[in-house]
Amino acid sequence: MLASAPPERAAAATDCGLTASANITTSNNPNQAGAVVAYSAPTTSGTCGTITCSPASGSFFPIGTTLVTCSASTTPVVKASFTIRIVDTQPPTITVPPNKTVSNDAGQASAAVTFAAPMVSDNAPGVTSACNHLSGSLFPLGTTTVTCTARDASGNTATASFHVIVNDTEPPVIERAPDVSATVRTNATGGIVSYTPPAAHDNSGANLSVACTPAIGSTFPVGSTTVTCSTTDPSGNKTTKSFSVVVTRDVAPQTELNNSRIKGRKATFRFSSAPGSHFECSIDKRAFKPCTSPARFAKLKLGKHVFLVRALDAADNADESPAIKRFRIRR
Ligand SMILES: [Ca+2]
Ligand SMILES: [Ca+2]
Repeated sequence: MLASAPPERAAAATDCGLTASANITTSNNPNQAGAVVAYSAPTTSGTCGTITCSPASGSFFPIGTTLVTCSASTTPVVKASFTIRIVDTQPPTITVPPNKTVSNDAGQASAAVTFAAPMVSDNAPGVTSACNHLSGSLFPLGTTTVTCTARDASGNTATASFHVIVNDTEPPVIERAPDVSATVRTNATGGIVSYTPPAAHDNSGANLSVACTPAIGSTFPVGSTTVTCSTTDPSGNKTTKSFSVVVTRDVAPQTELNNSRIKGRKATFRFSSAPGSHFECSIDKRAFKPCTSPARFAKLKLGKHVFLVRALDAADNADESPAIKRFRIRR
């Protein structure tokens, strides 16, 4: 009797067991878009023959995640994998243009200013930059800080700033100042003249005051006087403008005594002058008092009398040579 052969047990193709390294996360090498990473060989059990891993330990791994696969030289092949993740932790660099100083655009409280784009670099491609003001945009008078930010593909940022300085170099404008002709009452030094000071405006938009010399309400001599007005904008730009004040002595009205009538102890006087005049009368050297034509006097004493009448204009300029009438009341 033949002993039956023991059943052949299928030999296992391999008893190799591989346990790969744990996943690895690390930063980039300085100024590199990745890192050289050495990792441990997989641990083995059984017979695994030669083990090769790809990419090999000590390779350069790019930023991001790379799958490393280790294979035993068995049939069938036994494999084990893990990942190596390189994180870009290096921020980009940014260099902004130097501070820029310009004058305002004509008539404006601002200037359109262009500037070079910032220079950026990074250990990895994909860096972008942006500034909080655009080149070519309007910048107001004064100092504006432009801040630019570089951002790499991994979100690391760097910022740098520079100043745009817009100076107001435009002097203010004083509006046309018309000459003034004034006919006024005058004394020994002249007459008082008021005028409207000219308005001023400036590209800065500031409210400007205008100072004039001689000032409004000064006493101006008869003849022509130059009034000089000036104003200064907040940046110290000054403008002056002149006009003339011509003072003419106001001529008092002339008094006409048209008619005198003496009857008994009564006297009646009719007088006239330029339209708009009014009158003052004086009898027998007493003080002048307001009167109208006809002016009547009664109960005059016997003897000599003198009547004076003077016209005054609306400004109370009195005729310096009153009309006079000498008369006598007879018995
Ligand atoms: Ca970077
Ligand atoms: Ca100005």
